[in-house]
Amino acid sequence: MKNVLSIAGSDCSAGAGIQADLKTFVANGVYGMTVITSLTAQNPQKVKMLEDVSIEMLRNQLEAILDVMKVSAIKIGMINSKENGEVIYDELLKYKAQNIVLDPVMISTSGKSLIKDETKYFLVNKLFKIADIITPNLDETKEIVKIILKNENIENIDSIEKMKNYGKVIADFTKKWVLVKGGHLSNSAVDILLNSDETYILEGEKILSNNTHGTGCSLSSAIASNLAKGYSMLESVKKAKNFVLCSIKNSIDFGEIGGTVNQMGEIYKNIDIEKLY
Ligand code: PXL
Repeated sequence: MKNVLSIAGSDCSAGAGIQADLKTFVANGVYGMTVITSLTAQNPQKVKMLEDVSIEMLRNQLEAILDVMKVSAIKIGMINSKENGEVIYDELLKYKAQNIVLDPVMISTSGKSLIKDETKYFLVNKLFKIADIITPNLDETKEIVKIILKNENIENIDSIEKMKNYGKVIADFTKKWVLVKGGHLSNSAVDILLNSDETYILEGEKILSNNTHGTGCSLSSAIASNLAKGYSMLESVKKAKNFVLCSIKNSIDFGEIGGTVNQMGEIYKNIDIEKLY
């Protein structure tokens, strides 16, 4: 079994963040480990509080794992403070980490900022350079392009053409893979996977669901799991998209407050847990 690490924030209601990552690792048959960057006190409606772990704690978590474990892929999620971003950058360079999937998390599903402005610049100018793939949604793509082009007046992304153009700006700057996630485009669930030379338009089934909390975290963790197993980038992304689709189709509804994806849903359908143990 391959070892995969998530470096991300904790969502105590377990819909997103590191809890979603760990469930994704379990559902994809890899051994998952977790380094926590920040604690959030939240439920599907609201982030009540956010607290970053200290740089010492972050460094020690990373070294505890990377000193002794072989890690085949790493997913990076929420990083609020620039100082924590710097520790991650130093440590991943030091250990020559491979197969890095970076989800540039900026705003929680419920609308709270999960990243300081100065950290956005650090992500784009430093951390992106050590990642193999970056997976921004449409709003994050726009923010990143603003920083790269040093231009505040970037138009919203409202078409597949713009997704491609903005994605190309990021790919040309980072020289890495970029997956622009189109889930928030009104009438399609098309994602664009591209690097400086290749572009793939990945069509997706659009599911109308209120229970999509955790889709971004699950997608990036599933890509990391697939890279760890040796799939190519294109295969890793396609399989991860299919996994997220299954997780939305089997989602958990908490009623009025919305709901969350269920990473284990497809597995539960095929296995009778009661007969197992
Ligand atoms: O989905 C992005 C995300 C990542 N990490 C944490 C979150 C969220 C969204 O709410 O809470 C901790």
